[in-house]
Amino acid sequence: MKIYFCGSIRGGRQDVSLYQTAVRKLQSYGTVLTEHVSHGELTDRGEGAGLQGDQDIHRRDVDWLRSADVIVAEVTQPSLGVGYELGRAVAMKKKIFCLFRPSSGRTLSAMIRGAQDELLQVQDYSEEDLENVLEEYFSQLRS
Ligand code: 6K6
Repeated sequence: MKIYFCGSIRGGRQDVSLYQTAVRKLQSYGTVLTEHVSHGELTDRGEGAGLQGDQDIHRRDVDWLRSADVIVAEVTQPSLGVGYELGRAVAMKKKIFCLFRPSSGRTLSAMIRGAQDELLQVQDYSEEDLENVLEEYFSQLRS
């Protein structure tokens, strides 16, 4: 199974340790195409991202989105890129699982929470439940 994980980069790297936990768990279900999103050395300015230009990043990420079986997005830290990826993934009729932490004090965009349907699911969770909510989603996906 090919999994596309979305998490904030230029939107802010505050949740990178959670992205690491998510990616590690997701790797037990298949290939995570976007493992780099969880890399601690990747800053919100692109340090650690290598020399790739924005056009190349966009082209490669949209190709990966197209090839993905499922999209998992941590949406607590607002990110234009993640919102864009989700919009493209909805248009591609992909299965999408969005993870949001209410304990952040934020309110999730209506354009994400309101997009829920049979393909897009939004899961409110707390940090210690991250692996369990992924386990539940993927076991239901496989059944
Ligand atoms: C430049 C500056 C910071 O990072 C870079 C280069 N890196 C990127 N490499 C791969 N994917 C990226 C990069 N920047 C954004 N993305 C994609 O958009 C990822 O798949 C993330 O899910 C999402 C993050 O968007 P922003 O708007 O928070 O950066």
